[in-house]
Amino acid sequence: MATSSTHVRSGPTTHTDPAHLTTDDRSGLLRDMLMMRAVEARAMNLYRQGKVPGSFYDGFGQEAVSVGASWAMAAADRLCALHRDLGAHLVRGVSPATILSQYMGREAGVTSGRDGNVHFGDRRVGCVGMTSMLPDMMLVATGMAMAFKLRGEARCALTWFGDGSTSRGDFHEAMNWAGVQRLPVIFVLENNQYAYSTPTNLQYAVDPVQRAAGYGFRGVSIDGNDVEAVFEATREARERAIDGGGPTLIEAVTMRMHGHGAHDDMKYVPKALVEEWRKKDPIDRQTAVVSALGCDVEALRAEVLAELEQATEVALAGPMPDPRTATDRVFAPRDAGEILLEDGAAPWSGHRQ
Ligand SMILES: Cc1ncc(C[n+]2csc(CCOP(=O)(O)OP(=O)(O)O)c2C)c(N)n1
Repeated sequence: MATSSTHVRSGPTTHTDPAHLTTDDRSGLLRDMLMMRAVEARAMNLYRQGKVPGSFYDGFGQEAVSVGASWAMAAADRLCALHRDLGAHLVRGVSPATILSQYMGREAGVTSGRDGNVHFGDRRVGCVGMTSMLPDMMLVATGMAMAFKLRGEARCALTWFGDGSTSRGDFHEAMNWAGVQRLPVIFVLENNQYAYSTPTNLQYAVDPVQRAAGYGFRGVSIDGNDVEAVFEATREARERAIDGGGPTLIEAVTMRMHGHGAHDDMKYVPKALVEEWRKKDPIDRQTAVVSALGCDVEALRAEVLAELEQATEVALAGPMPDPRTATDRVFAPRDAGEILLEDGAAPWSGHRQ
């Protein structure tokens, strides 16, 4: 398979307005990406030791997409993260120990061992747990945005989805309704070149970002390995959404650097393509940015690794769920009333001010 047949583009260079990000924000973006990579690398080791049931799915090389977009969202906004978007959970305030517990099916995980390792969302931080049918979360995000509009609330919903999702009917239904109603929703297409083993040239004949125009709203294609570009595109999209300007489709162009899951050796991906993208690693790039600003990246890395070690110890020491409670908390109790989503963390200094 020739590299050129996969529609690989690195995306246009986006010039971030530095006025929106302080130096602390910029190193915070790097910290969250470092933590995402560290947690997923540790989880992969735990999977190989037989401690993570099922398979394991990671977002190695795609950290900028979930971290950059989440940073631009306010605490009252709602996020629907998918299987490569661990960064969203971290930015919203879910601890690495809770996430490792989730992966290992422990009681202290977000679903207390009730669901597969990446199908989770902590509603206490405004994250909606993903359903496995792709891309149904586009419809969920659109529905939440509809509620915000009907209630007159200045809030926004965001969901990520992959290039494979663009071939599904739900993609079109969500985009159509969001366009017709001019809803405050952001669709982040994480274009990582492959849907399992299907390359993008077998997925669509038209660049999917162009489809936004077909539904009457703005679509932009950005470099998905530039965390500040992802932040800036999302910040702009959110501002427009809150101002009543309707949805935005952001295509973040990136590359899936690992197999679809831990069980997949991705022999179907040309090695040269992976090597080409390794040079565009989002963490290396943000490391260069914050080092030039005088930040001590080695200290940051050490801090992240120390937190990860502690989190691993806590997660490994935690109990498995009691089998007698297996059917508890699977369905909401009838008398629970309205199940409210609470607000998450919004670390960007623009929201703190
Ligand atoms: C409707 C549906 N079909 C198939 C699957 C199984 N499946 C899970 S992830 C995946 C690949 C999706 O590719 P893409 O949307 O490009 O996201 P990526 O995994 O590359 O991030 C598939 C086929 C599913 N979850 N839902």
